[in-house]
Amino acid sequence: MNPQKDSIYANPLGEVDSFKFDEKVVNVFPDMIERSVPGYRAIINAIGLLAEKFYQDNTRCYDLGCSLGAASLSMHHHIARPCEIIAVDSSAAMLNGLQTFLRQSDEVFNIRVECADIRDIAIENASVAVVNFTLQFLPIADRQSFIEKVYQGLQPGGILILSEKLEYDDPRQQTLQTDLHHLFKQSQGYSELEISQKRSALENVLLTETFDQHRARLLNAGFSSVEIWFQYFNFASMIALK
Ligand code: GEK
Repeated sequence: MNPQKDSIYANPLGEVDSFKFDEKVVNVFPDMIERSVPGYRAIINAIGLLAEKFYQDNTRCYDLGCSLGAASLSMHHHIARPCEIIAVDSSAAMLNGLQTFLRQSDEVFNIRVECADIRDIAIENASVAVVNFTLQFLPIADRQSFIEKVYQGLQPGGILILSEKLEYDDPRQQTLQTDLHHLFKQSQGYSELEISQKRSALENVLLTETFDQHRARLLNAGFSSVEIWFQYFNFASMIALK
């Protein structure tokens, strides 16, 4: 797969369909996510560092909603000893992209790829769980039971790294952060049309919550400590400790 420049929303579309992680998106995904999610690269690098610190021998790392496996690859490169990384995504197109990359690489990866809905899989014997910009795509009603399953699947001392686009209770802050993200996308070369058509495509697909809502859910599930370790405008990454 040759990563291409994202121009999916560059031309006027009469009707903007709901966003889907299909083949068209897969081909441009690395470019799309880097130019759309402020701090994405820094978060991916830090996931590797956190995995290195929290990985316990003979346990597993889970990358839930792995897309093309950027977080799995970062964990693989930082945990410089045998480990089992399970990369899960429900998009067959994404996983084809990841599998093609793994097959074509000269390196041997201990990444097991699973095409499944993260709500349906078993999570067992984990020391590191990564949910990097994926929870936001689950219906809100399904989030508590999913987070509880992650908590139950973690070993004592385990970590969940949860990254999300955030929403704000204060309308002024909500407007400001939305505008700042808009400016970020402009600075990355996206046009007004691209930004607005993408926003329409994500409506009712990407459902944001406040940090307080995430924190309350994580504590409710049993995590003993929840903090934001990184934030760039309305994109944040949290660590939840078991
Ligand atoms: C990264 N973590 O590069 N079950 C499994 N996968 C799902 C589900 C579900 N129910 N819903 C959505 N997905 C990655 C980036 S992208 C974020 C994650 C973004 C998958 C979906 O197919 C897509 O691959 C991923 O979650 C979200 O670190 O595009 O904004």
